[in-house]
Amino acid sequence: MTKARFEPLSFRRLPEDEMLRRAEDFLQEMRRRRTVRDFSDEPVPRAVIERCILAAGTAPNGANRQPWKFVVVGDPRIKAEVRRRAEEEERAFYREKAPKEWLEALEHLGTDEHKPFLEHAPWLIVIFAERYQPLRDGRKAKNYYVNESVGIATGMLITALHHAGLATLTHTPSPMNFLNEILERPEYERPFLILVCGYPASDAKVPVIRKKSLDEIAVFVE
Ligand code: IYR
Repeated sequence: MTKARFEPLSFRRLPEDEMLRRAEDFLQEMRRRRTVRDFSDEPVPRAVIERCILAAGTAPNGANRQPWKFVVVGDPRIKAEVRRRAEEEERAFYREKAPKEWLEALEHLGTDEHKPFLEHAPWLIVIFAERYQPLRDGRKAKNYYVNESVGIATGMLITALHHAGLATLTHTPSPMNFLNEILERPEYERPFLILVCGYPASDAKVPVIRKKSLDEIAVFVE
């Protein structure tokens, strides 16, 4: 048993008017975030990605096990291999596996089996969820709330990258186990999603979509 240790919280209390201004500014900044599918091949400094991953690593998570691994791929040969394998899975999805209802739900986004962004974008951040932690004596330490934890960290990563001036795309070819093979990750790391990251192409277009209003997404019980 390890005894709990405590330290003073470093918390900045803000005046109400400043809180509201910051919340509003942040909303406007977040409204500019869009999922991008046309990327420029312009390089993005690794240092920016590193800071954003560290920000994601501050996410709240089960028992502070931090059950995530961010595998950042910049090597063009590995990116090409990821594209090849992902397009194989996506071809099967779009042509055979996907139920009609799912394809109809995707129609307005204009997605298909072609994933050139997996090669064009400078970085693919492949996020893995650690099912458990292997101990030195061969036993396995259980992780808790793995999906919730990795989902929160991923959201924070997307936010950090957007805030730093980059565009992202969440890509989830299914199944994704080929990523363990290509990236030589152990079996206890489960691919969670691929975050494609870079600058948008200068002529990038995004689908016309609407975000739900506050009334549609929130209920206040006061
Ligand atoms: N993984 C596929 C299909 C896809 C599924 C959902 I749900 C999306 O919001 C978008 C795409 C693809 O990447 O094309």
